[in-house]
Amino acid sequence: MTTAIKPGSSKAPTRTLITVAPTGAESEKSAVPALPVTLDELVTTAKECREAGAAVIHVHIRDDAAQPTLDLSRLTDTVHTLREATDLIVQLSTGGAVSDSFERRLAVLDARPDGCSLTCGTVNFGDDVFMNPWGFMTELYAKTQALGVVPEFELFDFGHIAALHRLLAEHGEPFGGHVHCDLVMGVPGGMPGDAATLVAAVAALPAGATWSATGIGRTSLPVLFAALAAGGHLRVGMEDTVTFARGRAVASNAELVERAAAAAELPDHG
Ligand code: KMH
Ligand code: ZN
Repeated sequence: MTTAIKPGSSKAPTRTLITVAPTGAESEKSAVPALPVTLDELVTTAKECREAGAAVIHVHIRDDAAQPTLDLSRLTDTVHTLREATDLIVQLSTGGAVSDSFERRLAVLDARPDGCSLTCGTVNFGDDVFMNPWGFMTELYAKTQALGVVPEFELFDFGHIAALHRLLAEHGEPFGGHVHCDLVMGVPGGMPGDAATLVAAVAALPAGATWSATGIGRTSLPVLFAALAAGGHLRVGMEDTVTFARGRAVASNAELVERAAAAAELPDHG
């Protein structure tokens, strides 16, 4: 993959694509005050993360009560505002929260983002279930193809990789012609976030696919280093971890991006 850092960046280009997932749907603002939940907070975060080396932003939004929402006009406004404020690639979550309906998750694409997440199967998600049955996956995939939205295939478990192979075989290539995946590791109920699992998952991906990886919670750093060692890209952010180091909360998404960018650049100094 060519550099994802666009011309004009104040950061030196690296070959590692960094996606920031700043908010998610799971953490409460009251418990995590640094979580960006308003549009202003999201834009500030996006600018800081861009400066720190991110190229893609994976977006979940919140309502006025800081609760997860898939409100279409808010999503559309968010896409436009992020595009005006930064040159980040804007990827909307179609996963939403575990309580969101398939109908609302499909409608996310009507906000016309650059890209979207597309999870390739159902997975236990802590005490909940994140539902992605085959019929929903295929309907969402067809809509990305029809509207010209680039899907990122989110893979929480090995069965999801098998479903991705089937999706591509039966429904053709994604918009843009290139398969890009994100291994989401360490979710309670999904694949573990460790190096051996990452290597096995990467080996099972479709030929020619590019991939990033993210580790949830305390698997964040093991997955980050394993991904770099295996030649992959990175996703970081407060959607996935709210702890920077033992006993120290994340102060901002930008510090997670800064750490990821610094780690990604280390091989150039070797
Ligand atoms: N919030 C999770 C239930 C995605 O963004 O597509 C689903 C999720 C995946 O975060
Ligand atoms: Zn997400």
